[in-house]
Amino acid sequence: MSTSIRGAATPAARTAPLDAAALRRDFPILAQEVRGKPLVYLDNAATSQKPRVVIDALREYYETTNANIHRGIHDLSEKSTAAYEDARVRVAGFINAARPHEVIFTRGTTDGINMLARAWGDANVTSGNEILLTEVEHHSNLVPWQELAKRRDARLRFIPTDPAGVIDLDAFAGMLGPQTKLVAVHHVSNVLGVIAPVAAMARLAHEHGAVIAIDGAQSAPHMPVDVQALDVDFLTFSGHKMAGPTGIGVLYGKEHLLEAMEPAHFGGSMIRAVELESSTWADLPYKFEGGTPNIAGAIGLGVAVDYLDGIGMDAIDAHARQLGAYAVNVLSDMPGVTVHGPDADGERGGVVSFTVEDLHPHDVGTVLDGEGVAIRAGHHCAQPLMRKLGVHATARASVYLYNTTDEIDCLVESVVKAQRFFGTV
Ligand code: 7TS
Repeated sequence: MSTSIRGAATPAARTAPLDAAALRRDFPILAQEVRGKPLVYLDNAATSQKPRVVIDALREYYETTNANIHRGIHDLSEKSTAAYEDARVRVAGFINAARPHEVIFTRGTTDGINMLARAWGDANVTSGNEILLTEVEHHSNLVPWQELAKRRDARLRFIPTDPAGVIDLDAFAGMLGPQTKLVAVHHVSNVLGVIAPVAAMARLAHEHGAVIAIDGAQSAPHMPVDVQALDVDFLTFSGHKMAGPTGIGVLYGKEHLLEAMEPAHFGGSMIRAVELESSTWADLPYKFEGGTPNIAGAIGLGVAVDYLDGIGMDAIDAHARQLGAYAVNVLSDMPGVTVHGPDADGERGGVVSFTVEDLHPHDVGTVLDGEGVAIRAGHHCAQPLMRKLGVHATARASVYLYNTTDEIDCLVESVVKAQRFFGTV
């Protein structure tokens, strides 16, 4: 069965530019002032804000439907089970998975990657095998593989990237061989905003019999991600970065790979039959969803993906690229400011990291906070990348569908204020 079960967006809605000023009214939190200034929320790579439809869905679930799922002998349990499984169908449609049971609900990207490293890694990676990564990865797509490599006596190798984080595809092709078991790379970097050539990498990985797992934490919220078109084997992402609740995420896997995997969590709900000494497992996707899942979170994520699809992922993508490029241009024109990552016309999204000469990123962040501008400063859970960039930390602005060019101008004015405050210009 190959289904296309995307949300209800019309083709027109999918291609029209989005109206960020109008969409921000869907997000109650954005209406507030912070430190006496209108909130300018530019920390979306850490977590996005939530539209009223998602907040309402959570409240409605608890007010009308709450019951444990898959124990369906009463009306509420049947309703909550149906809503939870309907969310799975919506999320599968959102990434164009061929089958809803290829979507496993997790707690988020970190949880999904850890599950994968245990459930797929321990069964498939053996002594002398290689796992290919990049130095750009978030710790969540590095540490679980370090631990797997230790357990299985395997080797991590790092695909060369240029200073902007662009993957050297020729070098990657040259590293692939019979020893390569897994390629585990980001889709969009949470520091540099660079977009990895995932489809080309999947093709090359498969030519060498390797499996490719994509960290989609920063792509699924911002661009159309079609797992069948990209032909990736696994994809992980987090609901909270894409207008959904915290504590819910997705591990997508191709059916035949998931079928062949052992569960990672054992206990209630994931079994078929339990004897005193041993047990057998439920079918997909339940064998990976031991215990009571985040039912409300999954339902909220289903509503969030419908909301995003209603706006159109192409339009959201175009908006992020346009605002990202604008921010790169205006920040790079400033004296003393260095933007890390691709140029404005490079393959990049709406995550923009920068450093300001003679200013610590935390000091920049603190002055910006005083202006109501929320950014993140630090190593962004990418310490090896910081070392590669030759910095301890960066300041990072990251946009979502509700951000406007005016807010980027506000960011820039606040950076000028920081420079003046510390007397560096
Ligand atoms: N991978 C990438 C590329 C990420 O950006 C993040 C979170 C994760 C994995 C982990 O996601 P989680 O939902 O399990 O935490 N990134 C960030 C960030 O950049 N600032 O805060 C969280």
